[in-house]
Amino acid sequence: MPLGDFLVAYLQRIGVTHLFGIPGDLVLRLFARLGRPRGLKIVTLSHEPGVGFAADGYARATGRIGVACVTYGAGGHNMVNPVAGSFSERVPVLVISGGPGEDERKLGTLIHHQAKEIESQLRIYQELTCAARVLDDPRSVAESVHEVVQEVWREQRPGYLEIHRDMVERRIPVPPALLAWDGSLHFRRSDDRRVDEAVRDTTARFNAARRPFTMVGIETFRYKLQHDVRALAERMGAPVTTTVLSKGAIPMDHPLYMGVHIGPLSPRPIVARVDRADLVLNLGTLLTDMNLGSRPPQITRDRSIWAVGGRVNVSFHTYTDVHIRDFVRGLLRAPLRRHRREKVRYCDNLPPQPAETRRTLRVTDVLHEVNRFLRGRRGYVVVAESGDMLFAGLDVRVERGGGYLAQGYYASMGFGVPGALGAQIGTGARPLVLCGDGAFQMTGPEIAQAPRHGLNPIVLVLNNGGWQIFRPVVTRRELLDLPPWPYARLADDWGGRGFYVARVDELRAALAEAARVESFVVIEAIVRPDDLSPVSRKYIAASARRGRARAVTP
Ligand SMILES: Cc1ncc(C[n+]2csc(CCOP(=O)(O)OP(=O)(O)O)c2C)c(N)n1
Ligand SMILES: [Mg+2]
Repeated sequence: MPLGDFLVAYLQRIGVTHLFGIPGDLVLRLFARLGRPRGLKIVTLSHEPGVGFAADGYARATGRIGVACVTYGAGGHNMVNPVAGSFSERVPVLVISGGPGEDERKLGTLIHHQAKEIESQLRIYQELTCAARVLDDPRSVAESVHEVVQEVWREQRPGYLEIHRDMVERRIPVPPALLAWDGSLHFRRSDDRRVDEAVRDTTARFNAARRPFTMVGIETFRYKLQHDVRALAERMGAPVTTTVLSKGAIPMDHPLYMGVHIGPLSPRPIVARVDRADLVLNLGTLLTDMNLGSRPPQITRDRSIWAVGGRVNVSFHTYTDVHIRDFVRGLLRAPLRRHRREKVRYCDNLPPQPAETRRTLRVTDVLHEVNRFLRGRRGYVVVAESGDMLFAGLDVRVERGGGYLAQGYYASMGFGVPGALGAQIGTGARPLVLCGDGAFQMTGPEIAQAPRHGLNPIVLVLNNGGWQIFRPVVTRRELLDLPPWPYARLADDWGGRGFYVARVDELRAALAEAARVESFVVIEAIVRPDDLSPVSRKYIAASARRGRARAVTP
C-alpha cells in the first residue's frame, strides 16, 4: 500500500487519534494523506514549539503516543526543545518530519530549510530520541516504523521518522505478520529469577522495618502502574510521597499521601518522617536535582530500595534486568506484612489564609483559592508552567480523580498552554493552567487556537511584571522586566473570556464564573513583583546559600 496510507493504518492500530502539526511544502503530501477522511484528526497550532508541547501534553495525559508532524528544517528545528523535554521526562512522542525528495537532493544545490547537511536534522534528533530513521527504502519502511514505535513504547521516550516528499505515495510491502498484528505494544521483560530475588530481598527488609516510607516516582506513571502502586501502598500501609516530577502519580486525596518530597525543602513533617524512616522504598524515582531540592543526593543506601531504569538496588545489592512493572507486581504477590497503623497527614507549604478577602492578592492566596476551587469540582487537570508556578504548583491539591501535569525536571517555559491543549484533546478534562506572565509571552498565544478545536482551558496568568523568580538573586531588576500585555483583553479579542483581578475576592469570583463559561478563560491575576510561592523562596534561598546563585549582575 502507499506509505502514507500504511502510516495512517499503523498509527490508528496503536490507538492514535490525533496528530499535532504545522504543514510546509516538504510535508504537505504527507499531511494530506495522514489527515484524509477517516484518517487522523489534524490539530494545527501557531508555532512548532506549541505543536511539540501539545503532543507531549497529549501523551502525558493519555498514556498513549503523541504524534507531531512538521516540515523539514525550519519546522523540525523549531521543535527541538519540546522534544528534548519529552526525552528527559520520558514522554512517548513520535516526531514525523517531511523532507526533500531524491531528485531535489541530487540537484547539486542547497535546498530551502537545509541547515548544514541534508542529514543534519536526523543527527540532531538522533541525540534527542531513542530511535530515529529516515524512511528511504520502500522495502523496509513497514519494519522501520514498527521498530521505532516499539522502541518509543519500551523506552517511553520520543522517536523520529523522516519521510521525504517523494516517498509518501510510494507503494511499500507490508509483511503479513504486521497485517495480522492486533496493535498491542509491550514493555521490556525482566529476568524472572532476578525479579523473584529482588522481591524476596525487599519483602524481608520491609517486614523487618519499623518505620518504612514509600516514594512514588515518575516511572510508575509512565509504565501505567497507577493502580498497582496504589494497591501496593495500601497493602504496605506506609506513608507515601511523590517527587516534584511525579506529583499526581498517586491521588492527592489518598489517605496515605503526605505530599511532595523535595529533599530538605519539603514541608517539615515530610522531612522529619523521611529522616526517621528505617527503610525508604523508591519506586521509579529519577535522581534529579529538582527531586532532591537542589542538594547533593543524601541517599543512605543501607536503608533504601531504589527501583528505576530497569534495575533495583536493595541496599548494596543491585539487581539488573528488573523492570519497575515486574518488580511492583512481584511485590503485590509477596507476603508483605502491613505496616502498623500510622496517622498520615497531608501537608503542604501554605501558611493559613486570613479570612479577610477584600485585600490585594498574594501568591499564597492564589494557591488557596485554586485549592478551594478544585475541592468542589471534578474533572480538572492542573498544568503548572515553569517559573514560580512550577514550585507554587507543589502546593496545589487536585482531588476527586483530577490530574496534574508539569515539567518538573526539564522545566522549559512554554509547556503550559500548549501542553494543556494537548491534554484536553486527549482526555476531555478541562485544564486549569498556572502560568507566569513570562511563560505566557512565550507560548500563551496558542490559547487563541482553542475555540477552533473546541477546547476551553482556564489560564491563570500570574502577572508580576517579569521573570520574577530570579528577583531574589539578580540585582539589576530591569533585566527581568517584561512589556505589559493586556492579558485579559487579549482573551476577549481571541474568542474567550478575560478577567482582571487584583484582590482575593475578585479571584474567587472570577474562578467561580470561569467554571460556568464555556469558552476558554484567561484570568490575569496581579501580584507584587517581589512575591513568590513558599517553595520558590526556599529553593532560591537554598541555592544562594550554597553559593550557586549568589546575587549576580548579569
Ligand atoms: C525556555 C526557557 N527559557 C528560559 C528559562 C529560564 N527561566 C526559568 S523561570 C524564568 C522566568 C519565569 O518568568 P514568569 O513566567 O513570569 O514566572 P515568574 O517566575 O515571574 O512567576 C526563566 C526565564 C526556562 N526555564 N525555559
Ligand atoms: Mg512573571
